[in-house]
Amino acid sequence: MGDQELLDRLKDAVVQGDGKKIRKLAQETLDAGVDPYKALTEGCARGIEIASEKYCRNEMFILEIILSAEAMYAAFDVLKPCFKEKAEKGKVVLGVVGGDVHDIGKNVVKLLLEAAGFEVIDLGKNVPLKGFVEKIKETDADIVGMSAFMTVSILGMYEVIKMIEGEGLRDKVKIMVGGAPITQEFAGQIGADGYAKNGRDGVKVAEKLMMEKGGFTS
Ligand code: B12
Repeated sequence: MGDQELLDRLKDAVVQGDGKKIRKLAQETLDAGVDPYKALTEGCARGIEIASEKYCRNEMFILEIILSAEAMYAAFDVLKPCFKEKAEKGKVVLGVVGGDVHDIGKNVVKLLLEAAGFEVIDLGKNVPLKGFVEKIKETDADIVGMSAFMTVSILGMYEVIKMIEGEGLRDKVKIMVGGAPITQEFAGQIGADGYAKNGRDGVKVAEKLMMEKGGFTS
């Protein structure tokens, strides 16, 4: 079976929320020599994006998306040990802003950042806004990544940025934002340094921000 066929099977298993089959499929994909990062991005992450798009077209129920996410996490378990990158590209504090419990997208971003060699301090979901600032101080983070999926919660990102400025940390930490309702324009308006529409681009943005900080080259 070719690489593309294996990746498609992984992607379809995520869309179908087939948690039973997916571990075996993920292992078969690795055994066939497919690049594990491709399995993550073009198999698993693509699968959950398709599930989300289907929900928007009323072709899937919410419970089915939850099953898709569970299947994706099961595949992550199998793929994760393949990423031996040292966490030396930079330190990222990542979380879903307060009032918002949508953490599937954030979890994808986390894994892709880790696979690319970033250390990720995961604050989880529904994070109190000051929690971001406290963690930045405590860990001396290079980047803070905020995720939001509801229009009511996206303003929390702006409040966090104001708090970062108020604490005199703005020159020390780069800020990136993402989530379904976020746009490049909104990111610019609130004063974030970077935005990405998906986890793959999120890694590129994080690398670019580290270069701007002078902390990562290549
Ligand atoms: C799954 C889901 C849920 C699940 C969440 C489970 C979980 N653990 O996450 C549950 C059932 C709990 C839920 C609850 C609710 N939900 Co809901 N939910 C969704 C749904 C269908 C999918 C979201 C998702 O996870 N997609 C999968 C990921 C992978 O999507 P993605 O965008 O491709 O992710 C990428 C990017 O966003 C980016 N990214 C994400 N974060 C970050 C961060 C950084 C730094 C970067 C760089 C990039 C980045 O990278 C990701 C990976 O590639 C969306 C619809 C939609 N299409 O978005 C509604 C949706 C977000 N929900 C909605 C609503 C209203 C609710 C509820 C209020 C419903 C209710 N009445 O109770 C509650 C809110 C609870 C709360 N307080 O948060 C609305 C929000 C409307 C709005 N604009 O405000 C949506 C849009 C549905 C709709 N059309 O009405 N929901």
